[in-house]
Amino acid sequence: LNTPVDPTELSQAINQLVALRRAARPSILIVDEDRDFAGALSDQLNAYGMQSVALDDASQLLTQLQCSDPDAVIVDAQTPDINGFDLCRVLRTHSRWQDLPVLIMGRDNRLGARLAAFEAGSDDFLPRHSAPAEFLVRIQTHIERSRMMRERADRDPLTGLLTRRALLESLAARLSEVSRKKQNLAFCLLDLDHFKRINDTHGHLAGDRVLAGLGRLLQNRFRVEDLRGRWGGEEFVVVMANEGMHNARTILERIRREFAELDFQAVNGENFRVSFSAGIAEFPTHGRDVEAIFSTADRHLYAAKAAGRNRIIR
Ligand code: GH3
Ligand code: MG
Ligand code: MG
Ligand code: MG
Repeated sequence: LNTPVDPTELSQAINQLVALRRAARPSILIVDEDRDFAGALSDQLNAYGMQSVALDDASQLLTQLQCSDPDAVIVDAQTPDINGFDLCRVLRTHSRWQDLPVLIMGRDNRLGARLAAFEAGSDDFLPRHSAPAEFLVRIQTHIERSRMMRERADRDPLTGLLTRRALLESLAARLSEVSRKKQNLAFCLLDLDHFKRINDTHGHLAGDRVLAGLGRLLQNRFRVEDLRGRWGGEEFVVVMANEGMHNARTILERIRREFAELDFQAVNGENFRVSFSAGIAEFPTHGRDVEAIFSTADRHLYAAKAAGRNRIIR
């Protein structure tokens, strides 16, 4: 707990926070039976740059939540049918909404109501007639924290790349986007060569440094919009949208050469080098869904291994 803060880590965290603040306008759902009140609150929040929608009952909220992914929800403690506390409890039973920031607002600001709000699993309690600026600042804080936690959960700690889950989530969105725009997408599957031997010869710690080194290279050598993830173990994925097959291969070929010339240090101080092989598949040529694209990339990767490793096949 008392380890000093690494300044580069700190500056990365600050950049991340700034990026999160600039990211998409936060969307908020407000549930309150009093339409005038909810509408007025919504207008005020929107004037501050949020994108909020007022709903007048809990069932509308559940319907809306099914089809949208809001950044936060504000519910009145006394919604009809189901009160705000129970509504919050219901949300918390679903894994999808476990981390969704929920604020309860109440006319009754006494201790009992405030405690009930937190016992129900809400993130905050606000008197219903608080100044809009207070709603705004509190919501913003919850949204930033939840985005930051999510960002952390989406990253593989050793390489800093996307986890497989996060990569698959973004890939699904990317596929529907390129499909709509009639663009193409290159899916590259990378696998370190003879990595078991590297670990056995140079030590697991050195092996970890290799994984982190490739992670860094993938982080630094692509466009921000390219997806880069650790698929698992010593396998990585790079997704480039709207790069022709030829281009994607040329880009990855450059990385392959650069990586193969990096010197890594073994536990005994000796230097060694590692290479990777890769298979590339393209949307829509090799299929339109993740399974088809992945299986082609995997087949190409296998062929690259069989052909002698340290090469790319598409
Ligand atoms: P090939 O060229 O055919 O891919 O051979 P390989 O040895 O790389 O393939 P194999 O799948 O047999 O071995 C993968 C190795 O990757 C085995 C495992 O110990 C190692 N590995 C997986 N995850 C990690 C990790 O997080 N750290 C380290 N150091 N090694 C890992
Ligand atoms: Mg492997
Ligand atoms: Mg293998
Ligand atoms: Mg391998």
